[in-house]
Amino acid sequence: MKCSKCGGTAVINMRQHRLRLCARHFVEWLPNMTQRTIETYHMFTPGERVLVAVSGGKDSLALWDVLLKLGYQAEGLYIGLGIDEEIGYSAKSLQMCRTFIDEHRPGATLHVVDLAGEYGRSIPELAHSSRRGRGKPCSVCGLVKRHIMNRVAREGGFAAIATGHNLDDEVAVLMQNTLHWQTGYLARQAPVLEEREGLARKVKPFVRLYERETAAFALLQDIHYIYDECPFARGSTTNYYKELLNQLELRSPGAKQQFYLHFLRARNSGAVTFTPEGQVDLHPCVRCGQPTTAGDLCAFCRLWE
Ligand code: Q46
Ligand code: ZN
Ligand code: ZN
Repeated sequence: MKCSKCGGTAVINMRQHRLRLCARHFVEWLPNMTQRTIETYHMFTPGERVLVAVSGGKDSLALWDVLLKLGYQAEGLYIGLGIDEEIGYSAKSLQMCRTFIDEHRPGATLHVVDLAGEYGRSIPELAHSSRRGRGKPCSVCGLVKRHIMNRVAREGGFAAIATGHNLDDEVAVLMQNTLHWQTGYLARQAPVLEEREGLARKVKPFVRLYERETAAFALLQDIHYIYDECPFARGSTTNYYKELLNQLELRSPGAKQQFYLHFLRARNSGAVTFTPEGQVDLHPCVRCGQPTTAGDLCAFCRLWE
């Protein structure tokens, strides 16, 4: 297999782009692709500060690396969720973020928020104690992460929060939302969620990249990351949809990319319209000041009641 650019030995074949690249051309191509995505969707500019949510996994560390390489003012945010589950998941993942800085980006700024240290309870404890979390740590965890990311972004004056979601993640969510005709979610699923009333802008610069591409990039750049998945992700429906979509991709290369891009095109051109949840009344939570649609207290503050 030969590199489409130089004829050298290709290390990756991206059939959806009809492109095979050698290691040197691939590690050049991926940041360029990311840059194009940032510009196409008007994610942020070099003059703006970006907060990258890092988990110690390949996508978020590769994203932080690429944004710094591209010259963006990117700082990391690690949220210590206190998930141990006999594999020391959270401790290991923080260690990976620190190792990344030491090995690749000395001088990079990492903000660390330890949930149990700052708020008194870890995710497993919260999942146990709150009504919302019974048997569903991910539901509590998603809420907690959104709240803390937003808080740190607002307090630190960041223009946007960047997450490492790749195309596989987005397509799995799209499939899930489509199968259930979750029109409210379909109306909002996008590479950029604009800032509104106390909620920071959210962007996904890796949204055009397949997971195998971010993994190959991390490997070729010698980025060490945590291989273990969060123990609570095992057997999740998202993983199941990813497997199904990979089978589809094998039979029909480019299927994942087409599904996602055609969805965005159809919706953004108005060819199909989904009704958003309606005009929701957002008002500040009396305790933390973050916007909420509920009563006086936002869902995050209610968790600790
Ligand atoms: S970290 Fe949190 Fe994920 Fe673990 S508990 Fe679920 S949501 S699976 S991305
Ligand atoms: Zn080449
Ligand atoms: Zn609140």
